[in-house]
Amino acid sequence: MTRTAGRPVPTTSHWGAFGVRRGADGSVLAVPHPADPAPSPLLAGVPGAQRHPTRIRRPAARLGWLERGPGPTGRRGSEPFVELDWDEALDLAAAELARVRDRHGNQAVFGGSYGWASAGRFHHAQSQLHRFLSAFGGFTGSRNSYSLGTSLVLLPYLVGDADSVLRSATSWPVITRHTELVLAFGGIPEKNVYVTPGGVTRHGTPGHLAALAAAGAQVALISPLRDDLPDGQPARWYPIRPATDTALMLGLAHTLVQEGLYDREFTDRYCTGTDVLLRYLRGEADGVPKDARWAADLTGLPAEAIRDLARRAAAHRTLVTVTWSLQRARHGEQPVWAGLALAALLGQIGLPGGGFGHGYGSMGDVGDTGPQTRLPHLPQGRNPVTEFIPCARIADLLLHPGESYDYDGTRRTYPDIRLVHWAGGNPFHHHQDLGRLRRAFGRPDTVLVHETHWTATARHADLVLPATTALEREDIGAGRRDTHLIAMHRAADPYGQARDDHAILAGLAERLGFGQEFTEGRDTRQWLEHLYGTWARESAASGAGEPPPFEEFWAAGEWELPGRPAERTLFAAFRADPQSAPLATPSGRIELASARIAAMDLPDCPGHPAWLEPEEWPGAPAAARHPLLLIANQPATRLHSQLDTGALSLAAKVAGREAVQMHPEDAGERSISPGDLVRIFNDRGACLAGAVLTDRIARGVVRLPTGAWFDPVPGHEPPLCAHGNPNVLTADVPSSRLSQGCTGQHALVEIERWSGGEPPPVTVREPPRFVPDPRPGSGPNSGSGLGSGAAPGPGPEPRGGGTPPSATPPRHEPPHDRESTP
Ligand SMILES: Nc1nc2c(c(=O)[nH]1)N[C@H]1C(S)=C(S)[C@@H](COP(=O)(O)OP(=O)(O)OC[C@H]3O[C@@H](n4cnc5c(=O)[nH]c(N)nc54)[C@H](O)[C@@H]3O)O[C@H]1N2
Ligand SMILES: Nc1nc2c(c(=O)[nH]1)N[C@H]1C(S)=C(S)[C@@H](COP(=O)(O)OP(=O)(O)OC[C@H]3O[C@@H](n4cnc5c(=O)[nH]c(N)nc54)[C@H](O)[C@@H]3O)O[C@H]1N2
Ligand SMILES: [Mo]
Repeated sequence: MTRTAGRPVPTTSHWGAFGVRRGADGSVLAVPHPADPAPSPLLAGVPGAQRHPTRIRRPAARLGWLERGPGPTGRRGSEPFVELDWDEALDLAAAELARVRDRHGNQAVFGGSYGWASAGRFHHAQSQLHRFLSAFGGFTGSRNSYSLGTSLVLLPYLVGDADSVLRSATSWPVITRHTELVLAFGGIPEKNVYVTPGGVTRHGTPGHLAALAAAGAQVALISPLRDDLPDGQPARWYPIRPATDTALMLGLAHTLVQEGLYDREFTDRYCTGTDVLLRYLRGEADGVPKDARWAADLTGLPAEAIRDLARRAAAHRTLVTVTWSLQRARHGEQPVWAGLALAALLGQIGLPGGGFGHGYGSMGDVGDTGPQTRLPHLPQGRNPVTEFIPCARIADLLLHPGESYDYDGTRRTYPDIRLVHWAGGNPFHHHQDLGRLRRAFGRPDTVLVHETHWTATARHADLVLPATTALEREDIGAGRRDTHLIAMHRAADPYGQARDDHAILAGLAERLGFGQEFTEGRDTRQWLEHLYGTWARESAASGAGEPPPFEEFWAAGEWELPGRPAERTLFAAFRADPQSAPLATPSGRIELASARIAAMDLPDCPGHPAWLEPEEWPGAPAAARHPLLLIANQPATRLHSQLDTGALSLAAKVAGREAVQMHPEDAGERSISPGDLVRIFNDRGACLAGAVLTDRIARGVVRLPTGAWFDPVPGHEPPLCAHGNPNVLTADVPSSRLSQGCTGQHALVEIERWSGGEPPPVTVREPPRFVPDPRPGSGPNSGSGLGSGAAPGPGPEPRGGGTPPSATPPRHEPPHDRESTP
């Protein structure tokens, strides 16, 4: 590779493009990209995570799976591993894939593999896996995301498609020039805007936030957390009771209507269903007017403050924006729909700086001015299996084969999954109610995981295949609105025996007889040249610019994409001419009420925005026993579970655990002092955390961000996590029967000072336990353990035969049934 001496090695990541300097000892240092005005603080987490003892150095199999073959078992996550050599590991994996396919059909393989993995257009783990599994004959997949599972289903009913709102959001410079008042539901948290899927070279949003402050725009920070808006922004903090935003929006809407401040001309011309909404606001059917006083009771905000905010909104150029977190909750459709309705009543949709936004402060590319460029992409083939789940239904899928459920106006049935193949995601990070997920992961015959690190998911697998990190391979990377395409050079040697996901899958494909179809005979560099070349030709043909030849691009380390920054105003064309630019809804207009949703007759998603009491909110009966509302939001110190072993994340731990923020008065009532080790609990589980007291959080609310590696203390059911993972506490329930989205943002909990004596240690920063290969005739090469070495194996599996997996073992279990029998 050609590289100017001294120049850092170019690469990119979900937290931005950066350069890598390499120490003589193989260590890495992440240095900001010179063009980046606001590099991510997460760069500080890269070195420690890259070379951490939890890296997986060799393929490994769970002892019980190796000894007794595939089958449901309650032991995933609690048994030691046996290290294997690559040939054997790939032989075993290929044989098991073939067995499941031949005996149960391709739909018995779950390959949804949700997760963020790493940046890079070629090595993107999920794309590689989908390409592989499609060529294998297909797989049960998953749809949507944990990020936006509710809005992606809802928005098409309201405005015709989700993309317009999410990808064509009004650009930041338009906002900083025109907006006078921002109603920021969920705030605009700066911590989140450094992240953009696939990468970003110039982080724009921190600068836009500074410009917004400089322009003097007023922000109504509607959030239980004061930190959801940078200090320095002219703002008033409305410390709303969590989960009640819909009530506030309805109360604001009612005030607009009652005081004659709503824009009837706008709703007449651009909306349908206004009458349905107004009848609901007036309480015509349920006898409850949704006025400011009603909203005050639910939200904990003064009625006069609500009326005043409505009047200010009507008097100014006002942007109503809703963070994605609000739809990641029970009835998550409602705050999105009510927020859109509020913006419609204000009549400013389609005007510069007014109207509706979704996700400012959720992701770095929302409102970014970067050109939306086509990027090189790996063809994933066609999956002949049509089975899929909405991604957050993973535990239901594994626990309830054959059961049916509602989704997006259809009725679907869960297929019977026998093999789970995951690459580039961490369900034991991202899913809710991890105790239940553990039971669900006990159901399949085999769990196959590619991972870079010994994450909780790797520890719950049967066969673990070590993957390289993005720094250890060559790739091409950029995000959706990036300004640069980055030539990701190899910046570090692969850890141990780690292989690229592509190489792992090529090895499996070869064993399964479709190696040529999968690789098309190309090595990695040839793939990069091929993907780049195809993209460059298409770019040139479409007039989008003439990328340089691959060698030139590669040697330069990057290419600045030619598209010019563009400013947009959401729904401007529709506003200008609703006849010639109608929305793709049945009415062609914004649907403030949807006849299609109403016709589904769903108890948890009616045909218009409505206040629906969630099972877990501060006013719920369940709050009698668990009175604190936990916010499990995105972490400031890492990307989900990634970089949790890096310096930035570790420095923020308290009492050796994840920090939980709580109000001093809530702490005082519980005799909790700053720095105390605490136990957070409800009926689903418990975790330890270190207390941080702050009055920048609403009373009755506690915050424990996601991403501390799940560290279940053996012998605890429901689980006790020693490290502070909030998903032991969250409920595995869908947003609604319309969208089946993730609801991980909220849960009711109680907290007490830890009083159980010597607390269980955090163990996840070490690799799991390894034992020597117990099989007759196996060489001494196994069990060379990084961990505590040869420990006695556990007793026999509860069920299962003695047949090795490579020999198509019979299935000894009764068919999957209820979730009580993992
Ligand atoms: N309670 C609660 N839970 C939530 C949320 C919430 O708000 N509250 N938010 C949800 C949201 S929005 C999201 S997007 C999800 C995120 O959930 P995930 O995307 O599953 O989280 P990550 O930690 O990014 O997991 C990516 C995994 O891929 C691995 N990896 C990285 N690079 C590679 C590679 O090249 N190859 C392979 N094989 N593996 C690789 C990493 O080690 C890591 O374990 O979490 C969700 N969970
Ligand atoms: N540093 C960092 N940045 C990230 C990520 C990360 O892991 N780390 N993940 C990225 C991903 S994948 C995604 S999808 C986005 C997610 O973007 P979001 O889902 O918007 O992010 P969150 O931080 O979960 O939530 C935003 C804020 O909503 C507030 N909130 C929670 N509940 C309520 C409520 O009931 N009412 C009101 N008014 N406010 C509430 C919380 O205080 C929280 O800080 O973030 C992205 N950015
Ligand atoms: Mo996300």
